[in-house]
Amino acid sequence: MTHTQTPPSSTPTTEPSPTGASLRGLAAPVRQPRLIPLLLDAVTFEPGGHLGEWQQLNRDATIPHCIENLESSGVLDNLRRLVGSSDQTFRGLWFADSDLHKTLEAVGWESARGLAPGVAHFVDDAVTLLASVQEDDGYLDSWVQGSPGQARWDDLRFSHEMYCAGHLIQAAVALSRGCGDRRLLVIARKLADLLVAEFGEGARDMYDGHPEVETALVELYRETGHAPYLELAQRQVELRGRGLFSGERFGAQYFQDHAPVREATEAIGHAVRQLYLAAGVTDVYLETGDESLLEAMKCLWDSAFTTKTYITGAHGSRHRDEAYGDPYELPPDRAYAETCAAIAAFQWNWRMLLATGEGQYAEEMERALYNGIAVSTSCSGRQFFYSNPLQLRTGHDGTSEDAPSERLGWYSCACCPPNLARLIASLQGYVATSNSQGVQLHLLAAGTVRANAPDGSTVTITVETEYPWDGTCRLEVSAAVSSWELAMRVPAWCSEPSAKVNGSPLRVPAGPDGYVRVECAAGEATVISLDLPMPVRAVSAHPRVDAVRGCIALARGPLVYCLEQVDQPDDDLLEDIRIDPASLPQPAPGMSPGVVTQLVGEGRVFATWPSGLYGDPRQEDAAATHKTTITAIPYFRWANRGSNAMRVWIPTI
Ligand code: FUB
Ligand code: ZN
Repeated sequence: MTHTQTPPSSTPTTEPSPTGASLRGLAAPVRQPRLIPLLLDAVTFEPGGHLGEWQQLNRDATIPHCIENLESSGVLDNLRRLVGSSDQTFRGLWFADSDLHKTLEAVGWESARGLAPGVAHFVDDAVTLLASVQEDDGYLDSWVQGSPGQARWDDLRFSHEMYCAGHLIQAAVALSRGCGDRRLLVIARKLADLLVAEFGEGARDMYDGHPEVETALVELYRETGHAPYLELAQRQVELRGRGLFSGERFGAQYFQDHAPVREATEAIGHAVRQLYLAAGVTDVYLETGDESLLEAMKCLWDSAFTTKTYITGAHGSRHRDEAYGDPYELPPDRAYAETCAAIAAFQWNWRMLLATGEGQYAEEMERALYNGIAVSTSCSGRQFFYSNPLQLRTGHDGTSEDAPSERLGWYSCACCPPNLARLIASLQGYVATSNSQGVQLHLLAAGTVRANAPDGSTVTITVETEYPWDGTCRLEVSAAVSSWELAMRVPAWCSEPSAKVNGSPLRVPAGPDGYVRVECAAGEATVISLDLPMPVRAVSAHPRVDAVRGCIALARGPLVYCLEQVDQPDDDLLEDIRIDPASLPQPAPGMSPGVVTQLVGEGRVFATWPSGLYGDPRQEDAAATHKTTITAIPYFRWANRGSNAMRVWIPTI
């Protein structure tokens, strides 16, 4: 396969950046996809809006917290010891380098908005350190380099060498795109060139036990135009699933090694590995146009999103092997639901959205973002969940990192916090796209979108909304020279959307792909009001999800709600509370529609069980129930007031 194109810029809306930053959007393909990401600086969140505040918290708290923990957990010393500037022994897990790389990636995306001096110094120091540790031929992995007797590429099943390389590459791409700093790109290319030499066509038929390098190599190709990187990504995808790692304790599916990617159409094995691989395969499709890969990804997506995804957008129902379960195996209390898996699902859906233009993918991005991803982080931005259960029982033993009762500041396996940081730092890049028809809005958020209309003129869309708390949106759209189309996603949860264009009603609902389309007339500004009513909804799961049969979850707009013990009357144990689906809690009186943090209503407490663990249901004391007031809060806000029982799924009366 030969590729000679150089990457075009993705619908530039500005002159080339004075810093030399490419500002290329997230996963912006060289080969024209259905939808094209906007440049990194095309979308600006309103600082007081929900996503704007989150991004600011990430910048002010989460990223500095990650940087501090790279120092205290030994990640930086693991590299320094290789050049004699630390006498520490290796600390952390053997893929701890990836924590540094992911943090650098977060800083890279942030750099498009400018960096505080301390953070800029962190980049300088980290890049200098990585350059000094890198071997002459490009190899760079502090665990292998610092472990006598550990040969390079010797145990790719577990070593994560390519996984770490992939994260380093993604960090380099982010710094190049964000602020034009190409120092890390030089290091990344040297490492990627080594990968091409070692594993490219005619070299070793081998892949990493943890997918990740595939998507990174495709991004590196997009950033540099160097075809061998794409060819290696394609080769890694084609080789995958040969059973090279089978016969071990974990089984082939843990490593995504059980079947070639076109045949592996059930979401299975380690959830993050599965989802990163899917993102990589979709990236290879986006650049090669190999339809058989997209077909396989659609089948895989159906398996993952119609039988194995939690209502919160989380993935992975088994703690053992951090794995997917069987179809409909979605226990709320034993949910593993790793933060990284929800992030990976978000990233894969973005690529599927670019490939197809279909709203279902943006729908899943939104579900994960506001629930399964948001819940991982505390209000302080400095505490994190790794696993994100949908129920925590009274008396839960939260002493293990595997299932703590509260978020922790850091983990011995710290993959999630810096992963979160890199996603939120780049969040504006996932809001909108453009194509030859016009501009598409996928995530509603207060802020401004600048994009090119098809005639090349720049249009600005100002979005005023308190989404996700309120579904009223006002969009002011500037004039373009020729007419063009603005497509806005209408979320599937909204049953009665309505819209007006310059005061005249517009026919909604949206088309079959989930978008309502407005024709913006040539030379005229357009004002659109989009109304997405958000009544409280009772949501049931498919009856095959045995673990929550007879329960409902409360939702309002894109947010899933939960009951937390601290909000209920003292004597009403969360496990005994039931709800009447015909009488749902409502926003608490006096609550600003802009921030609906509490739903309040009537529940019933059932203390009817005679005694013991098992017994005759006919012995239940039907009279032993009483009415109570129940209070629900957004799921993503739970566990910010100490250790508490919590549940998303509530048994019905
Ligand atoms: O193996 C690297 C990361 O650590 C995985 O993606 C996570 O699931 C955790 O196991
Ligand atoms: Zn993780």
